[in-house]
Amino acid sequence: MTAFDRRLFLRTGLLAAGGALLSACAKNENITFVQPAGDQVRAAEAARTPGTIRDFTLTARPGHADLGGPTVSTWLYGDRLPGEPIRVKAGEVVRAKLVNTLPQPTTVHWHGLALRNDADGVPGVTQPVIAAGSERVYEFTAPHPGTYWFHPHHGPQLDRGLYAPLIVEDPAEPLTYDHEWIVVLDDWMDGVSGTPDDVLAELTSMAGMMDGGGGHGGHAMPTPRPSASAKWPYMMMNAESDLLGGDAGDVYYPHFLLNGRVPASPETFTAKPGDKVRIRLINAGGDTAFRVALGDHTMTVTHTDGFPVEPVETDALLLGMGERYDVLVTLKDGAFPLVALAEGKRALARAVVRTAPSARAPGAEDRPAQLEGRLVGYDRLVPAAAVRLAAKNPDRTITLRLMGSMAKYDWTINRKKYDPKVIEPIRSGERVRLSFVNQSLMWHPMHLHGHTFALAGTGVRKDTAIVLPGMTVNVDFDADNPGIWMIHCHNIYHAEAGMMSLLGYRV
Ligand SMILES: [Cu+2]
Repeated sequence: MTAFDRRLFLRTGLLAAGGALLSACAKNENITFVQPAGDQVRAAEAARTPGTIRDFTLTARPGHADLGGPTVSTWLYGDRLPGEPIRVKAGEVVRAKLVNTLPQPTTVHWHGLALRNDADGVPGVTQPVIAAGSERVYEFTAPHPGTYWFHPHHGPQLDRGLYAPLIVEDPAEPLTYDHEWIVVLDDWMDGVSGTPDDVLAELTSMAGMMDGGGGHGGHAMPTPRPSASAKWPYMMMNAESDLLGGDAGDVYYPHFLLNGRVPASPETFTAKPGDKVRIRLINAGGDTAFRVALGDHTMTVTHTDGFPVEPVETDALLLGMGERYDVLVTLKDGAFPLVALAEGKRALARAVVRTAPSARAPGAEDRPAQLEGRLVGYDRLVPAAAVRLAAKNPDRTITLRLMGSMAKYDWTINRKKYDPKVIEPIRSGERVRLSFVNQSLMWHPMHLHGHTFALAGTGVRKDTAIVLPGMTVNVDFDADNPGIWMIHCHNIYHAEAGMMSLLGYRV
């Protein structure tokens, strides 16, 4: 070994022993990143040629929501659940004033949009928090048509009633349909058994206090239920799903909602037999995947996460938190259950689709056979030609190992809890590959802000992708939206425990 080799050996050995944080900090010290309100961000926004400005006011406020029986005390946008949809045309500018009358600070994140970085709503990164009693105006061009939604990016606030659809219409809409229905799915505990802050406190206090062994798996109890221990009232036990590769969720929810309604008093959508309907499905849940089907019907999938796919028929769809699907359905004659099964949690949310006034209403527990039928997953989707990324080898690959366990509630990326000062550098113009390597025993719906990536292999465009336990999902995107962007698990409790990280464009 030469002196040089020995020095190299010692240095690399030290680096390995010294931990990743040190090297990450060192890496960041010498790098200048595009600032969220910087020149490059303004130039990227100007290049979107902002169109007509549409004004909206969102008042985040404590209030009551009638879930169709139970009335709960919660936090809402305005006075309804879900919040009033924002609807604009592609190319128009959303100018939304957020008035914060909550007792906590808040922000708004516009999920899925390739928007200007300083409107992205990540506190301490793209903006300061909006303090209780103050307000802020978000102004950004909505560049791509599709089904999006918005929610706070502060603590576990999205697991309250603070969520609403954001629909960007296509001025040259290629689909034809008679009706458009928005279906927002949610798991609900706020104001029933406590608040999301209570849930997060319980889960994150579990570190080292559980009986080990990875938490849920291996217990012999037959039915998902809250923890038997009064000490852990919010924890979910035995939520198992083959579709999700095992453990389906951490949190026990007393209700599952479709458009803010419990199954006992569902929303009814009405139409005529033979009508064609576009249904925009949004999973706004905190810790629940939903399997969706419409009784006696097949659905034609046309979009996922706002972006078009080659139309494909399916009986059922699985939506992780943050995911969206658009489907077209030609309605039969009768009354049909539109059911969203809380995957692995053996409870459901539902609506009724009625085309015959006198048809017998489906029962509250009706589970259409389609739930167990064909389920189109990512491997069966093909991107529409217009949104396919050009073939290109990645210029850079960033590996994100998804780690942690239910027992310790120590969810991280690359074993590092979220630190807003640690930013992974990329360069404008690069084709970037994110390699999500799930080294945990639980599934994670991974979301990238400000970009719509392409799943490697199929090229399907998405902004949120389920990564099953033990599996690797590679996604590629073109670095064409400068700023500092978050990547995180859309399980809000995993994210808050630490499963978030940042990418930054170098100047
Ligand atoms: Cu997760």
